[in-house]
Amino acid sequence: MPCTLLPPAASSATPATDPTKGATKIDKVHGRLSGLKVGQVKRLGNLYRRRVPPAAALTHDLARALTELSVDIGRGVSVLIDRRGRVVTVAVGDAADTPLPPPSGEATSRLYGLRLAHVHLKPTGLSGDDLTMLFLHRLDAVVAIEARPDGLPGRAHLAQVAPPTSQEEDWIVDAPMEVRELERLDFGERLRALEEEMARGVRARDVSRSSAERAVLVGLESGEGLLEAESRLEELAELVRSAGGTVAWSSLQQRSRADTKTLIGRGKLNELVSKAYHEDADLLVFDRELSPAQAREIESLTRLKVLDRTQVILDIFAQNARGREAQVQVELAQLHYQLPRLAGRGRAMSRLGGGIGTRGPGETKLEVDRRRIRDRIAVLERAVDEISQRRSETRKSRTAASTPVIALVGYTNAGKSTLFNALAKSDAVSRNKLFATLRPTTREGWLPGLGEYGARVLYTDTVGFIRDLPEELVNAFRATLEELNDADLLLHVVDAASAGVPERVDAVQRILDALGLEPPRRVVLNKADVADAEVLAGLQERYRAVAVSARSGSGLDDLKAALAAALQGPRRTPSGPEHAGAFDPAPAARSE
Ligand SMILES: Nc1nc2c(ncn2[C@@H]2O[C@H](COP(=O)(O)OP(=O)(O)OP(=O)(O)O)[C@@H](O)[C@H]2O)c(=O)[nH]1
Ligand SMILES: [Mg+2]
Repeated sequence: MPCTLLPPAASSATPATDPTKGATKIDKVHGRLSGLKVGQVKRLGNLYRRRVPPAAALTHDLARALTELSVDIGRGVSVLIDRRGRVVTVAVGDAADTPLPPPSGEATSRLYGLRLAHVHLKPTGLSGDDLTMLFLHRLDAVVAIEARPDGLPGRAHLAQVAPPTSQEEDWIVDAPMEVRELERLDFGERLRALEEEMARGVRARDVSRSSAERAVLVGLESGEGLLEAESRLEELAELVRSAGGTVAWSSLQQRSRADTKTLIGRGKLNELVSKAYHEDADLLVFDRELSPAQAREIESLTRLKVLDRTQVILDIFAQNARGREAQVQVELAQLHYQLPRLAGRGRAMSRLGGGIGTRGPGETKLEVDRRRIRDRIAVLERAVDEISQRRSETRKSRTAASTPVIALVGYTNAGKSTLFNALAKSDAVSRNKLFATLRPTTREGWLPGLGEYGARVLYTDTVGFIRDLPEELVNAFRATLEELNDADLLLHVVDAASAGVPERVDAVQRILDALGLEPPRRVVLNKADVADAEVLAGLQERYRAVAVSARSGSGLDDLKAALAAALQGPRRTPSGPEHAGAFDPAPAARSE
């Protein structure tokens, strides 16, 4: 537990040091000091010499010194006391004027090791601010002492954080008591009991849970419609699971406008901190890209690790990157994302020391030093150039061979790799995880309907897409994806069993357009074995597409026949009837 923490220098006010007493710079009085007399500030500074027996929450003596000073200066006075009973911070004003030392240790499972005692000049109990501060900073306790007009202490109000196992409450407030009673209270024992209960909760969860990070998800609906926002949030949950995390809680906030500073507003953030505490989560994941300033603000207000959707996607890519090419591309994307976000950020990140959002490809940790990042980006960019050069050479030799190339593209988890395996008799990785494939793989296959006797074709399996694909990734993977320009056909694989098929189809079309890919595109509806028959029929009509099940193999012969027709069609008569063949995407689908 911290016991020699210095208050942050930035929030300090007039020094009231006494060099003869060997006072150090911790003897600064913080808060609203303007207009106070030198003697008053000095007496405030003298509070640093006070001691409280470790087992007591507060002594009558110290309480009286606080109330006398408060009445004298007409403002509240607060002190922070550590576990050894020493006064480590003195401040003038409300609880919120008391600077707290930087947090240390895990945010959710332990107390801070500091208690706050402060004076209310009016006979009021603990304020909302007092309690929020208690909870957000995991203070050992917060004590408010009423000051009587004669300067003597009146009643005391004490509150402590509720153990996480109490699902309802964030704090427990004792009935008001006299300061003498407070002094007699075995505070040390109460603290021990509370910390034990907190630790027990954590241990119990450790046993029942894997090492997966537990996340609270935050979606925002601001005009796009509830269904759309819900489906995005579900997708975010899928992303978090693919990154190896567990979703502890999901919340959808409806706001007409996003809050510029915190996206969802302070009140909502506090609610989520409470949720995270009770659900034993230490991670907040936002379904939006957060600006560097927003991420910093939210992190400092919640003391939780804060990630946005892009970081989760980048993390999955980092975990799945196999082979030098993919690793270089992913690391480059991560560093580009990170660079503008470095300043002042990442306290919670480094404190929690790992997990989603901190991993680089190949189990390395991400760099956190700006200059080293710049150097590294330069190195990686050179590597990407070399890679794309090598790729274009291989491509040339392949084009010379003039074997038709069919590239499978589509939304992540649509079943591209499974279909690729079925068509090319290959064994590419197919998993029920997002972004299982990062490196394009090419294999030979045979199309019986092509030409007079059937012919060889090459199939390419590619990285999956997702709506709002992070720009950093599009750029990093540009070289890989540009290769798709050499394909004779882009086979757009669609998961017909998923929700929101048209939105996903559009998202993929948009990315293909943005990459300037020219080869003709054809849609194939996959997972016909699990898709709703009526929905499937509608989609077949809409996209004029063949339906298959890559898993069971049904429909594959039709698909091959259609592929052969498509490959032959446009070559002979680019605008002929074959071009609008069996599964040409309906114009309506493209123009949406
Ligand atoms: N029921 C059913 N499941 C399928 C079918 N095709 C693929 N899947 C499953 O869908 C999941 C994703 O398949 P993949 O082939 O890895 O998908 P992908 O499009 O390559 O995904 P990424 O590489 O992550 O973009 C796996 O669990 C597959 O077993 C199908 O026709 N029917
Ligand atoms: Mg795949």
